[in-house]
Amino acid sequence: MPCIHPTDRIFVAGHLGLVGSALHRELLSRGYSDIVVRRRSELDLRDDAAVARFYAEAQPTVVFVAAARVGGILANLQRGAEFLHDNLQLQNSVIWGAHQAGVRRLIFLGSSCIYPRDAAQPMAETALLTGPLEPSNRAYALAKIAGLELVQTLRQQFGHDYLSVMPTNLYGPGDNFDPNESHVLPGLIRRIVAAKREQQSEVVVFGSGQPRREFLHADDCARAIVDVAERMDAGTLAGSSIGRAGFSHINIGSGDEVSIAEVARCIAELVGYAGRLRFDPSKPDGTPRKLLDCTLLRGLGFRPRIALVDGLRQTIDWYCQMLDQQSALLRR
Ligand code: GFB
Repeated sequence: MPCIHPTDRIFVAGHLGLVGSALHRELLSRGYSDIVVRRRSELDLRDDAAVARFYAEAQPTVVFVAAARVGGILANLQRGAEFLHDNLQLQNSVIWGAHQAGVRRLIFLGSSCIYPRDAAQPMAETALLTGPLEPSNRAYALAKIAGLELVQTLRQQFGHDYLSVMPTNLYGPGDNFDPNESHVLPGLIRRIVAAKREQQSEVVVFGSGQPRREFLHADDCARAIVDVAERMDAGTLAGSSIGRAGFSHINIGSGDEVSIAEVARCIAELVGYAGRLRFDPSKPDGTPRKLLDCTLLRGLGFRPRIALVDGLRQTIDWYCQMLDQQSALLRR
């Protein structure tokens, strides 16, 4: 029996975010037509009473929790309190609310920063809670770990078919390009495109350029999440090596690992920017390396389709078109 049925009513929490929007598109493209979404202005997911009312009215049978307060390394460092508080509130409302409303199947999205800073690479699901976290995103990581534990204990205590997935660093069109909030790829694309257009002689890259990151396109991530949701129920997971070790989450990565210096050079090349890249060691490097072990996911047959260079080209094109449209509007 499939884990999601064509007749299921699916709630995608966070359908306007980078991964939530990709997930929404992926579900529609696979023929799921009964999909419920709510904008932030319609439903504050941190408000447990409002979420409970929503569940009672909309009666979803499957929930994807893709909503979260997220941001790059600087945003995490500057606003740890909000990252901890808002994510805990949101997770508690949406996951506990689903349990109380009798939602049959739930998939919660975490992040690869839940693993210890110095975990052995690639990081298997079993590396969770084996060492200290990276300080720059400890607040966010602890919130996500609490969400994972809530999903796991609901599964153990009540037998719910609830699982968590741990995506690596994601990117793609529709990402957040805000200079204070963004992750590395949109941050660098924004500054390198501006430097090219304004003929600046150099672009600052945060940190030493030495940290390594694994990047996955949001569309590939959405495919992986739906593959997991369709094919892996709590029972199958429990029978896997990860499940037997007492874990209920699955890594989602690409294996596409590069240093920040390499990816900055790649973006400069794609943009056609010939100026200097200046590394600024006064900015934090964060975790030295974050490569996921995706043996379990690969066992489901998942392979990423979008190579990093192609995904970057597509994201840069999307961003430049958006800039051009904005300036055309301003000229009117
Ligand atoms: O993407 P990023 O902010 O997230 O930074 P993390 C990755 C690396 O890129 C760090 C460097 O070493 C940054 O110093 N970097 C270079 C830049 N230039 C830039 C830039 O212009 N902007 C940004 N943002 N970084 C986040 C966590 O960690 O990863 C979150 O803080 C979340 O909690 C997310 O888990 C996936 O990979 O370091």
